[in-house]
Amino acid sequence: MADTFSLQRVLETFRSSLSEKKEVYIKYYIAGWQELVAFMNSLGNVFSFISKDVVSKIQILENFLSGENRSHYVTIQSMVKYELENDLVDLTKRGSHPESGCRTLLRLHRALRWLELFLERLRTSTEDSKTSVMCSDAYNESLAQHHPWLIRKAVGVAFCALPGRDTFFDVMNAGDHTQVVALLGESLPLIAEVYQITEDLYAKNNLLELP
Ligand code: 1PX
Repeated sequence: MADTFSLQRVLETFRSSLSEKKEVYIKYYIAGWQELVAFMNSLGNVFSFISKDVVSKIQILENFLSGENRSHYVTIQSMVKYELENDLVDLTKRGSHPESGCRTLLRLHRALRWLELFLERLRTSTEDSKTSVMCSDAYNESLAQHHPWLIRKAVGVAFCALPGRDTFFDVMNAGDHTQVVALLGESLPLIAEVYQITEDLYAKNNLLELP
């Protein structure tokens, strides 16, 4: 991972995460999140409670990827199959498998929906649009439904500390505003596809409400 964030690299990692059979490689999926965490850290300390949580989830998945059962953790599809067949998932309440790959990835998956909604707002925004409003609208439509009141409040405070739209476009390191908008247009269908494949897989296996 390089020091400066680039939207292009996020796009590339999500592109690499899709196999020819439309399976999702966990390795690239979490690499995409690592890039996003680096971006969030560059925005300031107010976001550290958010990035800490993402980092710890990435770490849980990385441990599976390098652990003795790593051959089962190549794609999200193989992980779901392996963990379900071997009773490694707490399905209704937290018990002996509080940190399964399935429930950990579900948290990132829900956050990916937020990202998709936020980036789509950013892409179609105008000069006087506020990043804090775009962020919180996207949040309320997605992740907020899964967070308790206290987290929602803390997230609301963090949104107020977001830089304005111009700064946001600049730190994406993808050229001028027109180029950023074009790249977002290219990235969003990919992010949406990765999201939808995961969503369908989780829905088919009744995993969307894992505790
Ligand atoms: C190109 C620019 C894009 C900006 C990139 C920013 C990346 C943001 C990544 C946010 C990822 C949040 C993951 C949250 C996972 C989660 O829901 N965790 C909760 C549940 O976990 P548990 O293990 O307890 O079941 C956990 O309680 C979460 C705590 C922290 C709050 C998470 C708030 C997420 C807000 C998303 C908006 C981030 C705004 C960043 C602005 C750039």
